[in-house]
Amino acid sequence: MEVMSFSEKNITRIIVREAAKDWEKITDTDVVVVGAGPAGLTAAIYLRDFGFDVVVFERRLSFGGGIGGGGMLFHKIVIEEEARDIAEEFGMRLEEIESGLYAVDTADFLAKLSYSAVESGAKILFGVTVDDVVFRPDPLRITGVLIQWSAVQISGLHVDPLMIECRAVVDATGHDAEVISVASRKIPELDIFVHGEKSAYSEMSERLVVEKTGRVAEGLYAAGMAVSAVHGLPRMGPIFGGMLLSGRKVAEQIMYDFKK
Ligand code: 48F
Repeated sequence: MEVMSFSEKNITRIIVREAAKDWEKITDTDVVVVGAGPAGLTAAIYLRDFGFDVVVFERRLSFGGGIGGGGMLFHKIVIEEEARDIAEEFGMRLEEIESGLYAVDTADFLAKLSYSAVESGAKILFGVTVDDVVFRPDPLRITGVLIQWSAVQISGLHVDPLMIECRAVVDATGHDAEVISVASRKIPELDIFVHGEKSAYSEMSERLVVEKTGRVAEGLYAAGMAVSAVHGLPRMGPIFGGMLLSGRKVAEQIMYDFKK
């Protein structure tokens, strides 16, 4: 048997060199998706299908956002008929319980969606928080994001972030619509008002969250629960079809905008 020979420095060099290669490419990409929850991952998959280079920045060290918690930690999620094709395309195991309502295990949903996102070729980076946007006037538009290691942010150390350029930013950060909120606060001329979500009305919210998904400013898009926050829509709880449909719709909108 051949004896392997390497030292610790080889491990370090591989990590630093290979990561640096990726980071150099990432500085200028087609689409930045913020958040690796259900909406962000779905958006990334369809954007890749349409041929865009995609980077997903996720604050935590794991995929999935609100998926893993299911409903109050019960390990099931509900999907409605309208999103069945997307869930099946990703290989999820759905069980029809009532007409048009399907149950899926959180682990199945999470694993299949994450696998599909990785396989799509989207670059997914954990432990990175987007804390601001880059803009240009005339015409007023968003042209990138500012990023920081989540660990640095949590530490409270004063460290300047790095900047990434892109053609479109998708805010898929969930209930707080963090990216759009910061843009609306710091660039008032964008004229974006973040309403904050309303109390629950699941059926209406599942429909409206998809209907309102799309561009909020030139170069800036909302998907998933961020849409509810921006437009003041009701919450829907642990039914996830709207998140998948919203992710697909934002990708279609970007595709449409960039073909013009
Ligand atoms: O919260 P999250 O799952 O948002 P979503 O994709 O789906 C919402 C559902 O999970 C559920 C629901 C649907 O029925 O009500 O809540 O709209 O995923 C958002 C992800 O974004 C990350 C966060 O850690 C989470 O994984 N995130 C949030 N802010 C930032 C961020 C940020 N500034 N930078 C990077 N990642």
